[in-house]
Amino acid sequence: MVLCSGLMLAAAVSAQEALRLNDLEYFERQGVNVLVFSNSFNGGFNDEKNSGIEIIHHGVRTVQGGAIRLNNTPEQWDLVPTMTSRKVNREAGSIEVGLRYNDYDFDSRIVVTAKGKAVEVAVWLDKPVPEKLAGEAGLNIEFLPSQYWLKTYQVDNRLGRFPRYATSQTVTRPNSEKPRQFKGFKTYDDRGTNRFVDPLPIETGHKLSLATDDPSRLVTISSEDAELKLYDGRMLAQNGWFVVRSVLPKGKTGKVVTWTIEPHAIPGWIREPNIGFSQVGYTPEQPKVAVIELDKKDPVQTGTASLMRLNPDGTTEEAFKDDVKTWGPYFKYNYVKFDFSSVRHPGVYFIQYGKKRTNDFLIDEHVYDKITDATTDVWVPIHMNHMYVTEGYRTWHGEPFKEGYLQAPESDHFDLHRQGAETETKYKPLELIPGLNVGGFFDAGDFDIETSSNINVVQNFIRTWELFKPQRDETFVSQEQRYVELHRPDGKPDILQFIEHGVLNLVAQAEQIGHMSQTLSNSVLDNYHHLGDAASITDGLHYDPSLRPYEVSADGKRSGTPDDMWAFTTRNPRLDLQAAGVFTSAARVLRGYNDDLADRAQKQADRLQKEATALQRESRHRRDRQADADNDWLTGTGDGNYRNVARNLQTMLDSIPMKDAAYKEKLRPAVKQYLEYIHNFDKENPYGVPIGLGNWAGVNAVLNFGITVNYAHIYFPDIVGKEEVYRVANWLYGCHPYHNYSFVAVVGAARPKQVFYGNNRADFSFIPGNVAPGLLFRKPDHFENFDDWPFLWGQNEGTIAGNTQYIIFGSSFRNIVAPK
Ligand SMILES: [Ca+2]
Ligand SMILES: [Ca+2]
Ligand SMILES: [Ca+2]
Repeated sequence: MVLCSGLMLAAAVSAQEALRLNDLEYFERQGVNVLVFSNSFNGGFNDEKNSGIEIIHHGVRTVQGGAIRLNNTPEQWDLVPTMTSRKVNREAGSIEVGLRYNDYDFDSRIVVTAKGKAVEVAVWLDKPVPEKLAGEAGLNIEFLPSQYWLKTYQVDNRLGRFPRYATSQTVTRPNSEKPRQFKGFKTYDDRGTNRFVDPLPIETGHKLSLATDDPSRLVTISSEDAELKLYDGRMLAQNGWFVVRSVLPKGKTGKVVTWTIEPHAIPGWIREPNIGFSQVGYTPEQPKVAVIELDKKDPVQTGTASLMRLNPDGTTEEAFKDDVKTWGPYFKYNYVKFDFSSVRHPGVYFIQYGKKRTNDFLIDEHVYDKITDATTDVWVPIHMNHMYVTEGYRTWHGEPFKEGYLQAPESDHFDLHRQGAETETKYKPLELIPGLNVGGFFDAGDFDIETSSNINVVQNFIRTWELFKPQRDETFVSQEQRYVELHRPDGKPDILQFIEHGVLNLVAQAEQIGHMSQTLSNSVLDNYHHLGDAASITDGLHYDPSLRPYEVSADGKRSGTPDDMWAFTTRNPRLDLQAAGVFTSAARVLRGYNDDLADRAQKQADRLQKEATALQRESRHRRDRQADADNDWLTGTGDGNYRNVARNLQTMLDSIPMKDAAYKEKLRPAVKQYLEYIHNFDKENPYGVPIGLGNWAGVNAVLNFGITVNYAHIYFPDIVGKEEVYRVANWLYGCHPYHNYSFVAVVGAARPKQVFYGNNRADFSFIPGNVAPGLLFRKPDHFENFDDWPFLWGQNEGTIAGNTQYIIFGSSFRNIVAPK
């Protein structure tokens, strides 16, 4: 009897320790998830470091990019394979994917099979590697630098430590040996050498153990049939990862490379609770509910939590204690809530749940007073294009793009634009279009002017101005000097200066081009991924093709370096109509402030309105179902999905001030319906806001939701009560999955996020006031927001349109909750 139960126990333990293929089609054991193309390369931006074989190791996605790749350390625009098939074989405990490189007519298969605590990764070829790729195609997998640097590794019997900064060695090779990059673009400027840089391995062997000093990150990879090489991908690109790679053998078919990968699991590991709360704090009267995210194996899913007060005399006392309430499962974790709304006494508090203690936060009626200041005073002026921008002792950037913009020739583009065969302007391809290097805002973590985003920006500022007339003046702006200084008042409301700055570029586009450009963007990929001073993206000299590359004319004004930015001018009447709308509003707002610009804006509004309407009429017969779909969207008769309902209501709410009382009364049923809508989110997820599952995390939808809730409350407080307006603030400032840091840089006094995908991301830093996209969903069940690795834009970039949307959200929210 004793013997029998002993045997059963042993069997149970070993089954528990083995990786098993679960119902969600990934390999799982406690502390380890191995995903096999649950997320495939989507081709949009090529290698987003989000695909292939991935490992979520003790709750953190530290390994990705497991695939057949054509480079030692693939960059973003290196080719990625298309997944042609994915077969899950439950009996064998394996997942097989077919991968294809169309450019090289090259197919391969990867079969991943659970083998006890490890997985076997095998590469199968039906035909040998194509001649052109021999020695280049290999099995790669990538490790997150910020989780591995400074940790130790062992290769066969040799020891080493992962470097904090990339300092390994490289060679150069002829460009002819470089596998083609995305659409034939080049990520590098070879300075006329015709050679590309190729990193050399840091180590080579048959058995690699990574992070031998950290059980939570320890992974062992071994191969008998192939050499394993360890590379540092940061040698070529700051967003590169550590790469382990085996080159596929020449001329072979069948099972050509076999790896065994064993991610170590800490016995009995349980993820620490993530206590979500507002880092900015709470006003005394507002609902205060912390959402606690718990490992499914966490036994403490009931019990109590406490709110502790830190007194000014140095003592700590329990201010409140209550049972947590179960919300239930949402994707891979369980959720409970801790409601401490009854605590209203102003003070400094923290939450204690089991052994977990949060950092401290305030309860005070002024906690939201400054939530938009960093965005308006710092982030926005830093993103003013065509200006020198300085702050104290620091210059953020010099004056960019002094040489102006050239007419784009027919071309495809790396940032999702296209120039048609006709320029649709009076300019010849590559001719200088004068007057465009004025005004406008950098798009995001890059430096282009996206016209539609810049239109949104001006709209957002105008909306904020007309609703709240903020007189805040913390920015000196001189268009004459092309000079901006932060924290220096100049007697003019900053927001009017921002509107003026946006309109200056948009009006210049209309005047010089004749209609709106799609974008003013980089012409070459090798300066598109620029990290550094925006003024050094181009050489500031006019491109002259009669000079040799890198040659400068005798008068010092022209160069043979084709680095000038391009204006993409394929005409889009819808964009022209959007611009006409914003020009009309801008003329209204700028009247009395800058009459000349107001006149110019109005003139272009009238002209574009007329021309674009005529163009649309001409092409009406060509309009197909797409137009009908757009119309459905506008009238709200479409599929009625969330965004449509919300946007329609927002449009209706926005017109209330211009309409009579009867109009407002007619909206009541829609607002009541919207309240049900708001409450639906309480059932959908534990956080009560719309959570996006796309490749760009959902902060824009969350902000839209927040703005609509705010306005619904402002106009219909009897329907949408004040208690509803805190949802989005809670989410933004820390009450969300994965971690509890504020998504707004420097906002959330105790613990804002530390790194963002801004243009200073290579410094592992942030630009104050930036709003992160937030929680990136990885199929099938993982949310993440890295706070030690800024380079994944889908979770850490901020955009000019999104951040100005945040200003509207923050202004309206503060207006509702501020002490009167
Ligand atoms: Ca862009
Ligand atoms: Ca000012
Ligand atoms: Ca130039």
